[in-house]
Amino acid sequence: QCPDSLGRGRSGPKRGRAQRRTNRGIAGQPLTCFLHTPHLFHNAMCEQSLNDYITEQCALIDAALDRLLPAENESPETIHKAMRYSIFAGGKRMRPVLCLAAAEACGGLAVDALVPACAVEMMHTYSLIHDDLPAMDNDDLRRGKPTSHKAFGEGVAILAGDALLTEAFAVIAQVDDTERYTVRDYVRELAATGGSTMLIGGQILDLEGEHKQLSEPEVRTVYEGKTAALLTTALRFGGMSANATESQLEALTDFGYNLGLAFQVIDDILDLTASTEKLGKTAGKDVNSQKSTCPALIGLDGARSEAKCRTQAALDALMIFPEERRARLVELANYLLNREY
Ligand code: GRG
Repeated sequence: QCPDSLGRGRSGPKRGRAQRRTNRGIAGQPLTCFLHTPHLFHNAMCEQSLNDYITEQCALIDAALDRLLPAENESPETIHKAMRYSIFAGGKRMRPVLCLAAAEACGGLAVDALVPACAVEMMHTYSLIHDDLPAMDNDDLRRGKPTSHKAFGEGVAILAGDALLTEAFAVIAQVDDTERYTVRDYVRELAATGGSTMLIGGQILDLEGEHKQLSEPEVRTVYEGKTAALLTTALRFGGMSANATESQLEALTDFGYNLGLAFQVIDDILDLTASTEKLGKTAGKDVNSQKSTCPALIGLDGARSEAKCRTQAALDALMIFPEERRARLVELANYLLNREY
């Protein structure tokens, strides 16, 4: 367990257990119809380097997003252009990649996790567009490009975020049921994750915490809501698409919670130490808005050891998976710990 700063808890907020029902939901068109090289999706753990793996999974995710989003020239064009502008602006795609890797860890196929992975990326991108708005973080740069409201104006940016959030639910409604999980389980979980106690809850606490000194437990609550919740859901969706057992899903939840906290601590460290050019978003924002962050509370060295400690707790949670099955998630966790942007 992590001895310091962000608290001792290793498991995140309790999540409702997904219902075990076998009725079929609104089945979407299978993505396999346009992705026709099944060997690519097979659980190739792995002679393939992590970089090649990420590149390959990102190509699958981008193709799926392209297929699932309305075309740029579909009327009304402005909103579809704005939605696609932010989705294809060059994000790292870590949530969908983790979703695919979690499916593989549970013995499933990445291709079966593509629909929920895309829904998560749409919700994530909506939150970034809205977070950048003048009424929130007021930022000009995201993913190395002008933010949505800079490129399209504030009204269109608000609507692009709204439309991506709505589309995330249209997409999640297309998942196929497995023996243990129904489309209703996914919808319920996505709604809870994006709602007032998690994503939006974290954002509210973050907003209210500006220019104030938050305590360590309060900072942890912000991180749980704004970062760990959606990352955990991405992993759980991957597991659910592979019909994960209850203990596999619990392990992914524990992994996601700790990885999510580590991810946000690293994000805060990079905000202080990396350049705007490298980050693709404005560096130094947390100091300017006097945010209570992990490095502000315990210093850079303390924050680095917190991130390591959380990553180790995340890795410990994976021990129930056979070594070759957990290998990609282990690599991804270490990659995220050492990331530079
Ligand atoms: C609902 C308006 C609203 C906000 C919800 C998620 C969120 C709260 C705000 C987004 C801003 C933020 C800094 C969130 C913390 C999570 C995080 C570190 C996001 C950045 O994720 P990356 O680095 O981004 O994966 P890319 O661009 O690579 O996808």
